Amino acid sequence: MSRGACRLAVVKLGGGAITVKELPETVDYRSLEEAALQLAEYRSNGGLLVVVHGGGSFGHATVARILREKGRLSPLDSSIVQESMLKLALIVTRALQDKGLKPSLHPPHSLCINDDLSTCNLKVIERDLEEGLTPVTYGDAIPVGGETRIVSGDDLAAEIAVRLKADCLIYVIREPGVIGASGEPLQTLRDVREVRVVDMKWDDVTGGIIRKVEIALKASKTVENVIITNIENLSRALKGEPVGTRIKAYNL
Ligand code: IP8
Repeated sequence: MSRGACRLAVVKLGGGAITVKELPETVDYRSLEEAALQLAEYRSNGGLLVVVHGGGSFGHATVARILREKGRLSPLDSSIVQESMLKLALIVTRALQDKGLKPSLHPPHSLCINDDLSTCNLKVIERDLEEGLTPVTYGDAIPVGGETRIVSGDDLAAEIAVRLKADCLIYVIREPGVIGASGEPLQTLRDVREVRVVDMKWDDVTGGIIRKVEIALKASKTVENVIITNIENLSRALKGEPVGTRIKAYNL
């Protein structure tokens, strides 16, 4: 049964879904354009939208390379990670523009004082929504107290959805949903122990699917519809159709 279309959706485009993970700083344009098309269709039907994207072969690969070379991230290293993420962010906003959306880009290192996301100024995101724009932000590097901290777009998407009282928080990944013990995508997920962890063949510096599910479970305590699915199902998820994995923490 359909739950009705989203009113305000925060959509996190996973870096793994819009970049080619094995190739440094390479965009999967086919997937990105498909996602942009579905987001534009949702907006043209009157839904409000915030887009957050991940690091994929841009941010994650850059952080992993610096860690391999130097063993740690100094505050100065945030500059190079930020540059890599900005390159991807501009490609994402261009793809959204091309499909008719009016994206307004907000780098987290300018929105947030540090990696405590309660310090992020979300007033500018609300302002954009009121003005008819589509605010866009992403996972980023923030210099904090003598080091660089990596803020995941997964956390940021949840923070925005909770604080702006979104009714939908949709995490877009490569797979149709979260894979459970049977090897098939789960329809509903209530506990992180239901997730089957598959070997990561690429650099992920922010915790992969387990961390994503933990964040999604926490957000599901206040956000009504928390869904993890792929680009092919994005439009249907935004329409409220039962696709992907619905995340619903037990203690509701
Ligand atoms: O892919 C990570 O964001 P995520 C951002 O959303 C960087 O976890 C800079 C690696």
